[in-house]
Amino acid sequence: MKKTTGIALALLLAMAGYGFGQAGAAPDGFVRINGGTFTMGSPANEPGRYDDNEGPQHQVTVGSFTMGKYEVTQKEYEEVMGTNPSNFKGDNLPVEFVSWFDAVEYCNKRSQKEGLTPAYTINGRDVTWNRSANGYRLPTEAEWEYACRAGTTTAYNTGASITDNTGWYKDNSDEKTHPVGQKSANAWGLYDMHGNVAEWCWEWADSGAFPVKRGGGWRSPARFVRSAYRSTYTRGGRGYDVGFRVARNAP
Ligand SMILES: [Ca+2]
Repeated sequence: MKKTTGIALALLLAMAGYGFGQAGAAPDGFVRINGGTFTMGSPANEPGRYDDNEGPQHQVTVGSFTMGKYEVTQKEYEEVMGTNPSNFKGDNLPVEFVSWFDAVEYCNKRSQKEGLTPAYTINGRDVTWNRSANGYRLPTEAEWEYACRAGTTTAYNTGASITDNTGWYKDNSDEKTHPVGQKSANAWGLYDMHGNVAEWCWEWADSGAFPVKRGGGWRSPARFVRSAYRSTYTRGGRGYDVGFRVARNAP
């Protein structure tokens, strides 16, 4: 009887995880993002819109995936890589001063450490993604924006105008990173999608010349932490306001 109850409860929990809203069953520190279709990019009349590279808006369908609730912290990075390159030091601060290549290497090493199949084949600076692998990886730009918006269509996932609670940016950061998860989560349970550190995505823009980062960071003006804002960095470049968060294919 007791055993049956336990199984029923587990089933109920599993069903709840998949049945209610976007966020569901996922490992600790992760949120399951159920796939769907959304409007990617910003409308031409969005205040603060930076560049035509945010549009034209288009419909994008993304599959289900899991994503870190937080930016990768320095503690998490050091446990896997054995080093901490960050400028601002603190276990629970987001790791920064990591290049796109550092980020994909972290993903693979963490996958290996946890017995998962690495998502990337890395030969120097030639990186290919095995899309069926279950290991850690960077989100695609579409996944990132879909997750950031969490169903919103406004400039920020907190509304049309930035507020102190939207995230850490130029006007409230005191010119430094902050421990992850201090501001409110978005509707799907993700923290710091706006600001703190900008986050590497899988894609390279400008005909594959430069890696893309999203969300802006602690020194970005409000317009550069908008959901649709896209920016790039030099090949192999590192910045005190650039980190990443990891994703995985949904089980
Ligand atoms: Ca961020």
